[in-house]
Order: sequence, then structure tokens, then C-alpha cells
Amino acid sequence: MMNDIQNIVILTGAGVSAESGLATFRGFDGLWDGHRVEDVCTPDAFSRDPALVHAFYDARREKLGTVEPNAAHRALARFDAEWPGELLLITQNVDDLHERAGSKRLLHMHGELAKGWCLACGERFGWAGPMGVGAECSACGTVGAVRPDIVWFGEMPYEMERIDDALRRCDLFVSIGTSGAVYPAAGFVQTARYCGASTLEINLEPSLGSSMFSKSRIGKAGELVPEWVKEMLSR
Ligand code: BJW
Repeated sequence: MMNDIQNIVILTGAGVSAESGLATFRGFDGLWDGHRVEDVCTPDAFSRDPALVHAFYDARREKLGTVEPNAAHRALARFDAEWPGELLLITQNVDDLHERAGSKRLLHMHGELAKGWCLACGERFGWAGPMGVGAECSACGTVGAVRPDIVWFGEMPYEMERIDDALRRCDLFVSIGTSGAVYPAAGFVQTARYCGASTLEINLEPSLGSSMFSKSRIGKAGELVPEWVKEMLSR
């Protein structure tokens, strides 16, 4: 690996939270088990059956209150605190385990379970507990127009300009715990590579885009991420 690495972009997916007890999407016993993705994760699905979609996210928000950050989240937070160069941690996860571990240079490209978005006034705000179809907007007071602040299929992920800029400027791109099945995140490795960055994948198994990474470490994030952070901070 290059010795002149300064700017780093890290992408995380559901695999980084698996050892905390949160289900991944596409694994055995995955999150959509029992739900077809088009029944819960699209704007059309929400228009068709808001109660079903709210129930799916309310259950996940409730589960979030019972789990804790794991060794991978903690190591990435330590890395954030100690890495002297530029760093951007992009998570596809809608849980709050990175921030609870202490990560600061973080963005949630697919939204957050702990936020609501009012379709009547456009405001986004923190949300704790169940949302349900009768939720009232804390900004405009409209009842029944609040949806989870989650990026569904067909919607534009958040902060794409900032992400693209960071990918083009980074010296190292690291992907952790993601299957590479969902775009645009699955294409970040190509952008970073094209712009000259080294690329590293850390995953339980080779992802769909594994061949695009210059290096790959296969195993549990809770073991491999603390090792990688230790190596990087002792360079
Ligand atoms: C471990 C581990 C351990 C387990 N340690 N590892 C045709 C071709 C190409 C693209 C498209 C297409 N048709 C439509 C599209 C676009 C579409 C898309 O990608 N569809 C695919 C199905 C093909 N994408 C979109 O619609 C996106 N928007 C968009 O493209 O806008 C237009 C645009 C244009 C130009 C620029 C930019 C944008 C929006 C995507 C929204 C995704 N939303 C979801 C659900 C909402 C959030 C939620 O409910 O939580 O986000 S989908 C779901 O997948 C969720 C995740 O964030 C995302 C990624 O999943 P992830 O994290 O990779 O989880 P898994 O389960 O797949 O993988 C876990 C991995 O961890 C596995 O590999 C395990 O092995 C590993 N693992 N334990 C280490 N202990």
C-alpha cells in the first residue's frame, strides 16, 4: 500500500453492524425475509400501503434501541479521532451505531431510522419511537404526512456531490461489509480507482465487485477493521 496516503474514504454497509445483532439485507435470515423489497423499500410501496412500510421501519427503530456499537464501529471512531489526514466515512446504514461509537466525519447516504421527513412541509427532524401512519409533523403540525427519512429504490441518495468530490480526491478507498449489489454505492470503487486511489475491501465474503479492488481482506469486520486501523495509525 502507498506510503503517501492522506485522504481516505470509507464506505460501510450492513455487514459492519451484523456483529451488533442487526440483520443484513441479503444474507440468510436477511431483513427482507418475509417482505418483498418492492413491498417496503420504494416510494410506490409507501403510497400503496403506508402501514406495512411504517411497521417495517418501526420494528427496526425499536430493535436499534437494544443493540450497541461493535469493535468495528469503535475502531472506525478511533480512526476518525486520530487520523491526521482527510477522512470521510460514508455509511449506507440507517442505524446510528457509527455516531454512537463516536465517528464525526460521517454521512448517511441512505438516510436515518432516527429521522422523519414531512411530505407536507418538506422538513426533516429527529424521531424516536414508532412513527406509524398517524404521525404528526413537529414543524407544520400536519398529521399523516411523515415518512421515515430513508432513501428508497428510485430515489437519489443524499450528498452525492460531496461523495463524488471525496472519491475523486482520495488516495485510499475502503469498503467494509457491503455486498456491492446496490448502486450508486457499488460504483464508488470504480470512481476512486479511476482517479488513482488504492482500494481495499473488507468483507465476510468476496462482494459482487470484489475483482475491482486492488486488495481484499476476507473475514469479520469486528476482527479485521480494528487490525487495519491499528496498522494505519502505526504507519
Ligand atoms: C459482513 C459481516 C461481518 C455480513 N463482517 N462483512 C439496474 C442496474 C444498476 C442500477 C439499478 C438498476 N435498476 C435500478 C438501479 C438503481 C438502484 C439499484 O442499485 N438497484 C439494484 C437492486 C440493482 N439504486 C437506487 O435506486 C438508488 N438510487 C439511485 O440510483 O438514484 C439515481 C442516481 C443516479 C445517479 C447517481 C446517483 C443516483 C437508491 C438505493 C437505495 C437503497 N436503499 C436500501 C434500503 C433503504 C434503507 C433501509 O431500509 O435500511 O438501502 S436497499 C438496501 O441495500 C439498503 C442498504 O443500504 C443497501 C446496501 O446493502 P448492503 O449494506 O450492501 O447489505 P447486504 O446485506 O447486501 O450485504 C452485507 C454484506 O456484509 C454481505 O456481503 C455480507 O457477506 C457482509 N457481512 N456479516 C463483514 N460480520
